[in-house]
Amino acid sequence: MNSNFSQKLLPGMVVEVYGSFYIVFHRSKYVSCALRGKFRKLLSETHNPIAVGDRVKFSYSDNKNGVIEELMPRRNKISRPTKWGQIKERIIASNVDQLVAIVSTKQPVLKTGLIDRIILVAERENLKFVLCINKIDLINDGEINDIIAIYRKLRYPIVASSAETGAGIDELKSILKNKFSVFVGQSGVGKSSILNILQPGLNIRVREISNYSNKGKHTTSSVTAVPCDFGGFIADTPGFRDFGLWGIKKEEMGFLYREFRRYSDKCKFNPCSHIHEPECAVKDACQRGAISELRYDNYVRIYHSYDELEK
Ligand SMILES: Nc1nc2c(ncn2[C@@H]2O[C@H](COP(=O)(O)OP(=O)(O)OP(=O)(O)O)[C@@H](O)[C@H]2O)c(=O)[nH]1
Ligand SMILES: [Mg+2]
Ligand SMILES: [Zn+2]
Repeated sequence: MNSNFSQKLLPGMVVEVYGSFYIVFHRSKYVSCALRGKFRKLLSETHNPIAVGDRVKFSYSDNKNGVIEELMPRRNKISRPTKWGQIKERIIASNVDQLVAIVSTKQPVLKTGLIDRIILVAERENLKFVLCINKIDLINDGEINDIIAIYRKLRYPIVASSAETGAGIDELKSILKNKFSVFVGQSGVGKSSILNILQPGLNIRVREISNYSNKGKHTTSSVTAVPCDFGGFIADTPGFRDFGLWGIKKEEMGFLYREFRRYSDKCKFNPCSHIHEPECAVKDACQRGAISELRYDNYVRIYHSYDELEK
């Protein structure tokens, strides 16, 4: 044992996982750490026992490398199954303050179903949810006003942005300041492009424009949290084709739709799925226009997607 490197335990935050190594951020320095063997027993349940955002205690083994010795309790985590139907959990990030769903107006086309899936995860984990609609340079003014109105009514913060023109970027910055935010969304919507503008100098690889049609190919391949000069951390993630609802039961969904809550105890049946039951206050509210039809339709679609899984 080199006497310069005492066994002193130091606190840090995991900002990247690559293979079996973990990059820990400690006092503005990056330390590449291995894991103590005791964490290996967690591998049977989770794909990665330590995730980006985890608070750990580590010790230096030389002046750049270290060993993670302890994992602090997690405030929350966002996960997804490694594949549909598989039981091993993949933790995307932990100790998250807010989940930022990034969608694009076009290329790829805006899918509100994905927004609603991400909201379910945010509500379930008690995370703030932020919607960022990017690539507004590709549409005419007002074209997405209907969608903005739906989510604004639910009191979720919304930013309309363009990594091309810089529109909305300052507004986004003020929402992200001093928080740990995780960017999620389909591949190609501009997550990395936005992060490159928010924190100049990162030079995160973004897709060549000409490669837009190259679907299924993700430009970002791992989750990385970057410290921002304006305060806080942002995690860039690879685009997920389906944002898995790890751990959310379909019976829970109705409680996680915040606009259902004030109606659901007036339903005739309890529990009520708000789909096929008669005298359902949620369905009535939707028919009256008090609940957005689009949100409700997505609810039904997501609910039935569980049946697909169970088949
Ligand atoms: N017109 C326009 N193009 C944009 C905008 N933001 C990003 N792009 C382009 O969209 C493409 C995809 O951007 P990325 O930042 O790589 O997307 P991503 O979400 O990080 O994708 P993955 O890493 O695959 O998940 C690139 O060619 C960007 O130049 C925007 O606001 N407007
Ligand atoms: Mg990317
Ligand atoms: Zn009901």
